Amino acid sequence: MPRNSLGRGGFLRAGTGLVGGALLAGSAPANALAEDAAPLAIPESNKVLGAGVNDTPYGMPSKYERDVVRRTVPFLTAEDKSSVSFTPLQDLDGIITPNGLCFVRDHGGSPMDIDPLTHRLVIHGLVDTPMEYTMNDLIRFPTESHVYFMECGANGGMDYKGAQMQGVQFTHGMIHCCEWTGVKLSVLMAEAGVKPSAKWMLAEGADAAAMTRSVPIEKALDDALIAWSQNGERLRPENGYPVRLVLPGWQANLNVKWLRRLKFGTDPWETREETSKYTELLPDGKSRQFDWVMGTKSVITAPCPEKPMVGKGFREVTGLAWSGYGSVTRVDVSFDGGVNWQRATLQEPVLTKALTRFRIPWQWNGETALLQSRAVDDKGHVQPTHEQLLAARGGNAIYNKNSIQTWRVNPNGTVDSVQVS
Ligand SMILES: Nc1nc2c(c(=O)[nH]1)N[C@H]1C(S)=C(S)[C@@H](COP(=O)(O)O)O[C@H]1N2
Ligand SMILES: [Mo]
Repeated sequence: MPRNSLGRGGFLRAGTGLVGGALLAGSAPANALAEDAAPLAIPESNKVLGAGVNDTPYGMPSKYERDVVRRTVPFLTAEDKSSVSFTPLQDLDGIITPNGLCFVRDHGGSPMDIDPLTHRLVIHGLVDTPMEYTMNDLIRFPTESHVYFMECGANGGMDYKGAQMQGVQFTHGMIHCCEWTGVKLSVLMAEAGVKPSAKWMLAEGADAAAMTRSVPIEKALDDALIAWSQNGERLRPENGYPVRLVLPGWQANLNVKWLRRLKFGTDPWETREETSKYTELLPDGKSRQFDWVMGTKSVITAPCPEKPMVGKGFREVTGLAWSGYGSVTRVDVSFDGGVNWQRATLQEPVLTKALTRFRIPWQWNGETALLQSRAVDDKGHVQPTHEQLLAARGGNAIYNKNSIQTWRVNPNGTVDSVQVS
């Protein structure tokens, strides 16, 4: 048995088994430490003083992480003021998306200069007392913090008709998961005295798009949050500073940023244009309107096209699962395109309407493999295959693509996005 082996247990030794595989007696792991090894020499960082604590009043990632950034797809939109950037899911661990890496979707650019001292949130329409809140008013209310995912309804839409995007950043990166802090909307609604006749709420943003969305009163009263913090600090300008609407588990487009107005009424009348835009025609001639809840979904984030295999043997397969209906109860992983399935381990915490991290060990034999993950939630929803989704939605669909993703691992270790039924 080699002494000082960093690869204790043989995890990193090509071809040996982690699960059920025995170490061959006397064979040193590839990364066993030699007596005269370079890592034993004193490194430069031991010899000189480092940076001062005040050099970076606001900390930044290591320069070696400079490629871990939001990215865009140039052909998607002609104008970056009305476009989307994608979260680098392939580079993230755990379930929280760092604020600087949260995808951004704007219809009229991100206003970068909304002064929290002059910004107002107005609540009016069918209420007893119309209200006008400053940010200082809002933060005096009892607050709550919750970890929720937020996914654009168009996430994955580019791949509806076939595997087009070669990377998990682009197939699944219109999603982030943050700890949001704010006041429950129901608290503000009680204060304004929303009338029983009110059935809908119009939410409007202070951006150039003046984006408005209609929200049914039930959701507003349920778990909607008026949030000013994201992962412990105030919202980033591009994610809605100083305040946004958070509708847990629902299409991100309803989560109005730079929120300035909530109007209560009897109909979603003011937003007819919006409702027709987000309506899809189904194969049976009916249409899907008001399709707000993001479906049960998962994806393997490593390996993936951006994170290829580095040789045969052990590789932990990991990914993310989520459901707009509640919490993820189970994720199964297939290595043969959905013929056989194995149950993955869910990493705590497993939270409602949040990303859930899953893991499963894998011994790769170096042959072509088709990796898939399939999520199940606590309401019994099972993530559909792509064939099932197409049968239900037809070929015109763009939104809410939650079908199973397939990564093909090639013998040379590269990984491609492919579609198998
Ligand atoms: N005011 C306003 N709110 C908005 C938008 C917008 O353009 N303006 N875009 C919506 C869409 S389509 C999405 S997907 C989410 C994206 O939120 P994020 O930029 O914080 O990721 O914001 C939603 N809220
Ligand atoms: Mo969106």
